Amino acid sequence: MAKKPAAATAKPKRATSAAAKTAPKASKAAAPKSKAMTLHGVFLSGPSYKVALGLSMMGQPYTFHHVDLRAGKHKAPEFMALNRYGQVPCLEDGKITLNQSASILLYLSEKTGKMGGKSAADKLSVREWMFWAFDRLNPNIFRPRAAARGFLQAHDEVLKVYTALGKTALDVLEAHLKGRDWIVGKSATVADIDLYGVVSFAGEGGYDLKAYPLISAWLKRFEGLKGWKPAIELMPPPKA
Ligand SMILES: N[C@@H](CCC(=O)N[C@@H](CS)C(=O)NCC(=O)O)C(=O)O
Repeated sequence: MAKKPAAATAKPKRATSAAAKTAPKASKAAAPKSKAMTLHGVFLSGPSYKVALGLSMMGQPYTFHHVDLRAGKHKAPEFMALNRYGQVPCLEDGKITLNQSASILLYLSEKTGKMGGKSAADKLSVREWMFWAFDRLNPNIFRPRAAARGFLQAHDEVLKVYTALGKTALDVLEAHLKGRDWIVGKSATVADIDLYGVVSFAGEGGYDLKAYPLISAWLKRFEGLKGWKPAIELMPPPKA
C-alpha cells in the first residue's frame, strides 16, 4: 500500500459540536467491527463534499485528513502516490485507494448496499445521471465558482461559455425534477448526492437558483435527509 501523505498526518484532534456526534470519527473512536475509511479532502472542495456526504448518509465511519491545497500538499509525492491526478478527494478503504468522487460514490453504494437504486433499471439511470453531471454540470458550475473564489484565472469570455452551458444543464435538471422528488426512483440515491454536491455550489458560481424552483425545492429536500451536514462539519479543518 502507498505511504500515507504528509498532508494527511496532521489530523484534526477532535471534531467539534454537532459534527462530533456522527462524523468524522477520530481514529481511536472508530468502531472495531466496521473499520473506518480515510477521506483525504478539504471542506471547500465540492468533489470532497460529495464523498463526505456519501460516507455520512450511508453511515460509514471515516477518519478525515485535511489536505492543504494552498500549501500544495496535493502535489507532494506522498499524496501523488495515492492520487495520480494530484487532486482531492481520495478515499482509502484498507488496501484499496479510490479517486474520482463519482466513482467513489458508486463504490460506497455497492459496498454498503445503500443508495444505489432499487431496480436494475434504476441503477443504470443513477449512472447515466452521474455521467451526464460530469460532462455538463460539474465543469460549468465548479469553474465559474473557482474563478469567483480566486482559485482559477479565466477571461470573461471563457466564463460566459461555462455559464451558458451551466444554465442549459440546470434547465435539463429543472425539467427532469417536474413531478419527482429525487433524481432516480422514489428515494435518494448516489445520483442525488453527486448532483447535490455540485448544484449546492451554483450560487457561488454566479447562478441564481431562484430561477429554478424545482431544483431549489430538491436541494432543500436533500438537506432534510439523515446524515446530511454542511461540508465544514463533515470535513473540519485543523484548528489554527
Ligand atoms: N473529477 C474530480 C475532480 C477533483 C477536483 O477537481 N479536485 C480539486 C479540488 S475541488 C483539486 O484537487 N484541485 C487541485 C488540482 O486539480 O490541482 C473528482 O470528482 O474527484
